[in-house]
Amino acid sequence: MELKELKHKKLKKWIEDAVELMQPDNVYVCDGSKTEYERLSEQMVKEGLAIRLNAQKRPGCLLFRSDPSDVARVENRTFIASRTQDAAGPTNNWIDPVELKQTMTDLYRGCMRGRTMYVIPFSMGPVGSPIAKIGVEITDSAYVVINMHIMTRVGTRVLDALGGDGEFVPCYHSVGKPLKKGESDNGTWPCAPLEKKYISHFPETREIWSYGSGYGGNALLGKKCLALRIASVMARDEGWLAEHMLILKITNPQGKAKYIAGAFPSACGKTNLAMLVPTIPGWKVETVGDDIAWLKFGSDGRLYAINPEAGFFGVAPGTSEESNYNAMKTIEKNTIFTNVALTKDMDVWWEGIGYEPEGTLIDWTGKEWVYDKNKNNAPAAHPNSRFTTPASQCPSIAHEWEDPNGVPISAFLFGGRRAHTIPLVLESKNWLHGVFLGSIVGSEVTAAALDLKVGQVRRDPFAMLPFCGYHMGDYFKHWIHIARKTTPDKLPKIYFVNWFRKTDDDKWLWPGYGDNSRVLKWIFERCDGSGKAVETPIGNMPPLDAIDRPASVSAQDMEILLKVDTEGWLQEVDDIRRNHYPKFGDHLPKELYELLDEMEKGLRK
Ligand code: GTP
Ligand code: SPV
Ligand code: MN
Repeated sequence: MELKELKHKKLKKWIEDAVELMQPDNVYVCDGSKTEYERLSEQMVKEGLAIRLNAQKRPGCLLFRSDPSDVARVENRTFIASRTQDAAGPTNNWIDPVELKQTMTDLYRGCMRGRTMYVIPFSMGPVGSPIAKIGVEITDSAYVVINMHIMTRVGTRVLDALGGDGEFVPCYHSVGKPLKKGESDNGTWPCAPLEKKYISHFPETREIWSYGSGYGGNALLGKKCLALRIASVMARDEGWLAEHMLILKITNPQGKAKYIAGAFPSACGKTNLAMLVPTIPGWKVETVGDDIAWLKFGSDGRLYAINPEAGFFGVAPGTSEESNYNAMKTIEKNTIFTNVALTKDMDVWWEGIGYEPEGTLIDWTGKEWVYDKNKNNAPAAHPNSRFTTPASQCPSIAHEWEDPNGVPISAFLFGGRRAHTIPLVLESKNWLHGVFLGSIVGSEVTAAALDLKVGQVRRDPFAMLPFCGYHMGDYFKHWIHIARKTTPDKLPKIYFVNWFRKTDDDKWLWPGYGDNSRVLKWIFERCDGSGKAVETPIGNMPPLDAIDRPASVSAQDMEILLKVDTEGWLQEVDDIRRNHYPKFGDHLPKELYELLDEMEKGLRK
């Protein structure tokens, strides 16, 4: 479609201003069609930016290798530019919005020279549904366009829903690498150096400005930027929740179904849990979403969740037929792979795919790579390599995954990667105690963010540390207050889980993956009023016989997994008291300090 055909005056003007500033060679409004996807794919293959994979083994699949500086989100280049620094809070990087816009306007000036400006109208949530939010992303990256095609609903149907004066979140994106006359990318991934990357959010005016990165959460602006950072602010103002959560449906052998939503930090198991194949007979798990949940109260007083996305941007390493069968089936076709390894026969490979590679591979940096199981060579696939794949292709997708009314949530899970202390599962005493547990989540840092030290434990409250668009202390308050919209019996129960306990010699204590269904079963039973629990100073826990123990776990290990590690918890309390809660100053709800005191008292008894 041509710019002049646009009916929406404000949108047209916004694009025209951007064209004047960014000076692209062409402007193209995306229609969201299959033909458009194919054309852009072919163009990138021709330019040497994409590799078409084996048409028999992986029909419709592409491989991209990004620049080594552009393989993950960059948290220290991500900004919440609210009018005051206090509104952004202690956990966000802040720059004054006027100053930041000035800096970025200078960067945007002429940034699309030699390139095409793509205009992507997209909908988070089913097009036209009352809960959906529309965004329009302007980008100079065809890679972003085809990824947005999969991850969101894109194109003319969105413009139709927007009509002549509908509301949209304007999103600027540029890879920040203008081309000189006659210059081309020459097969290399375009991006700007780290210190010029900006992933910026203006919460009061609901705008997103991204510059310098083409990767995932930095560039697919519907995902972390709109559906979490901006939406969290909308949710606070409008009385709902925008969360970094998977949504799953679990059905017991009698055919009774419940829905569970779970917040784990990046690369801590959401996709895997959402697609889990239970190892306990008769139980079934289906997928509603794997990364983001928007939750609103229904007229019956229960919280309903929708998945605003249309695809999965999943971590490749560790994904195998054994660990995540449904993901492996989903990515058999029409999938974009980024930074995985390439085999001789033009297929993909990564660490933990479940089989040894044959012969020489090309690793994610484009170099030859020979597998040697005795040698600790650098990984062939980047630890944060990803697949972008349509949710509709997932064999475990729940039939109601696009229901605009959402699904009623029975339980929330919070968790992270913790080698010690945190038990396999813990139930909160009530909603407020659940909010307390969410506020103290800690997790080992993963490769999903570029600029952090992998392995170090950091507090990541509600798995929202990198994604909350306002003061985290006020976010805790919002979670406490939202309970007042209904009665306690209608609220989801809240659980702490940890699949990542390790032995002293660094082995997993818990097999994880499909066996996590054993924990889900207990949670299901608790929500159903039948599961057993014992009260402890940290919360309610299953007695040893309440969880079906996998054959691979000894009775002794099960005891470790389900015991209250008093010493470890006292250290947690100490760290929270000294290093975590004080950060939030007087924004921290005092109820949370009281619960910390209460927990400490209980542990010292
Ligand atoms: P984001 O997309 O970054 O938000 O990540 P995610 O939370 O969806 O994480 P994902 O499910 O992709 O898992 C990340 C990594 O953790 C993968 O390498 C998985 O194989 C591994 N993993 C997932 N679940 C488990 C588990 O139960 N046990 C163990 N040991 N590893 C797991
Ligand atoms: C995450 O880091 O939590 C992701 C991947 O889901 S990205 O979209 O790159 O943020
Ligand atoms: Mn995520």
